[in-house]
Amino acid sequence: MRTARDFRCGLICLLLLFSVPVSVGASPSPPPVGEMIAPGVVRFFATAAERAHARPSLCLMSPHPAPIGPIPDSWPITPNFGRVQGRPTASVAIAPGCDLYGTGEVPGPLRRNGTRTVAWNTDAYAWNAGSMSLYQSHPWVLAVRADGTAFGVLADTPQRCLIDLRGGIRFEASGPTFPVIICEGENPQAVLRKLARLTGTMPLPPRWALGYHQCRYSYTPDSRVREIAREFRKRDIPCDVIWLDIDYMDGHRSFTVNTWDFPDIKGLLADLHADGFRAVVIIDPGIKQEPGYHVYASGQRIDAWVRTADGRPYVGTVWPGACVFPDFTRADVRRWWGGLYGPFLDLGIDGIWNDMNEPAVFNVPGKTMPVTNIHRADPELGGTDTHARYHNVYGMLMARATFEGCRAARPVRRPFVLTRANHLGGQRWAATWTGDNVATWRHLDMSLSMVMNLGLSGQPLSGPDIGGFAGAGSGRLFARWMGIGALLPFARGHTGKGNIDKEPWAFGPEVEATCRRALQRRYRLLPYLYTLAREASVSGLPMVRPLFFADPADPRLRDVDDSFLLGDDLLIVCRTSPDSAPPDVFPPGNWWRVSIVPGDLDDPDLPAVYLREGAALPLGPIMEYSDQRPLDAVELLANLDATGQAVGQLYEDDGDGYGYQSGDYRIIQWSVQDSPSGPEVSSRVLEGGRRDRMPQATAHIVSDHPGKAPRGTQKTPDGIQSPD
Ligand code: NBV
Repeated sequence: MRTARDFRCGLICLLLLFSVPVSVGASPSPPPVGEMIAPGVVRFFATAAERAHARPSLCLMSPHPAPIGPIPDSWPITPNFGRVQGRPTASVAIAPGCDLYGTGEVPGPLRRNGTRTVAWNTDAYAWNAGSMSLYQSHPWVLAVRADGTAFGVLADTPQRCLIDLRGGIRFEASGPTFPVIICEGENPQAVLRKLARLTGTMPLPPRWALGYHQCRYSYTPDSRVREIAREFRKRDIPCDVIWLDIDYMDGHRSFTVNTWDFPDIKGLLADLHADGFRAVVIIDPGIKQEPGYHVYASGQRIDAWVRTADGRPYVGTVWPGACVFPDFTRADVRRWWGGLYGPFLDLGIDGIWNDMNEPAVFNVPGKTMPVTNIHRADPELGGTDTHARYHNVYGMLMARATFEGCRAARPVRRPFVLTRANHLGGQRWAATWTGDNVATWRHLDMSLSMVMNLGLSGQPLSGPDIGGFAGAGSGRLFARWMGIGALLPFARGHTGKGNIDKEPWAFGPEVEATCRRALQRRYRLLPYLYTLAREASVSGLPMVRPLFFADPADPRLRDVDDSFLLGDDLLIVCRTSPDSAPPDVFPPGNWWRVSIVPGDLDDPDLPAVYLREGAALPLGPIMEYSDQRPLDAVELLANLDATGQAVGQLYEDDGDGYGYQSGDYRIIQWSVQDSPSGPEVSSRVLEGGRRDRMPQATAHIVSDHPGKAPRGTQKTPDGIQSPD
């Protein structure tokens, strides 16, 4: 909804349009030099000399993208390069009605106009709406014009970089000049597809990674882990994964196990597997400087560590005490690190969680290593240089080493890696979560816009610590958080050391019942979620999408924070404060409120789920874990369009492994048609050569007979009418 704030913003933008570049003290700049590097994608340099000496990109698929031709005459946007107090800047003016998004993992509102973000990976325990730097850096802005066309601006620099959106788009880097890449598209989706071609897509995760995950800092000893697993099954609450945080390690040394608390970790993990659980364990980058510790010793042999400016291994304090830090900018170090996973995964570990990889260091200014430290990077990354160049990609390169190590250790399984720090393009190796949030309503609210903006910055697989990492929070907050978190791409409950228990049953029977329904909903939706994950892995489109994806030219949809689209077909309407009414902004068309599991329509703590007109949603069975049963039957919820039809798709494969890459997958399309004798369902295979039996589909028409539902209103089964 437009407000006085927007009007003011529009006015400022108009003024800026005639007065770029914006910065006080900026010196006049020569015309930039540009080249087309993909259809609708142009890369600009401040000067021809800079283009000739361009350093390798650290976020693009190709470090030196090849030009495919000159800039077309009709090309609409040219950045202004300049300098402010010696720092290189690049700015792009925007017209009134142009809304800005992206910039990665950012707190606060979805719409970023008027904000400032500093791309600088930072350990931001208990971050808040005013935090300017969180754990990840995405120097990327998605701009949606008033007419719904869109463009994206990528500042191709790994250096600390201010993204100033107070008047147009302006980047200011603390380092050398940088190229700017502009993607032009007919809508935001087209721009994100272009971003994906430039920076890559996430690998298809194993299906179990889309189940529910239960974590805490820390479940220990082993009997507590068993107890948690037992409770899930006993209480009939779906869960796929139990996580082990740093206390499973021996003295916080990565790649070790504390045999006091976990005398038989292999046996423990085998028992978890027998009950349908997977196990993910944490690995931190700080390696205890201790002769005799196998990781330190083997790292020493290849001199793996980041160095100080005067050439000694840099030592900083983290959980284990005095630590050295692997220099992941070297391929030999990544190979060594990756190689550590083989024997470790053999314990029965299914996935890896990389934490503290900004890298976080205790008791030092800025909570990280000095920017003067030295990385002996490979030439393809730009060669030896200071931490100032490699800081923002440290976590991404660690995640890459982890992903590649897991892949090599178990070539027939898909790695699942979660990382705290990352950089634009890092979705190629790891999913993420939104770090150490706080158990407050404001944080619940911010988790939605953060997940959406991560999705608009190339990272489709993210979610918050459900229930809040720091602070207790109330049962009601927990119930709402589980309701919403269960519908986000990565769904993990987690909390900090010494905090109250935050398992789904920890707040009593009423909250537990809401959590059960929330998670049963997720498992009913798993076939749809997996289909969206596959789409994201191919096209780069996020799984969770802002409402304006449904109609990018509709100004009402541009700053809706509390509702989101799950794929194209579901609209999730959330209440992120205790007594607020749900938002009443709906995309055009006849969205129909649907029930996913019994009782969910009557549970005020669960977000409302609406189905798009013309969509047929495939629902699977409620299960205890994602591969408890093969998907041999789906129920299609159909919201017929005006012609009496609804269509839905499903992606299917083995759920793990790489058979899908040689054709062992299938995309089924179902059409549901109303007929006097009931719904008629027809199916066809759109893609793939999978041979096993197709799931049987039965359809359930949720809407009135076509044409009966009045256009422009939202009818819900509970009789609520929401204005269009
Ligand atoms: O490993 C402990 C925690 C972890 O639980 C959390 O999710 C991370 O964000 N970790 C940070 C280190 C200490 C946090 C106080």
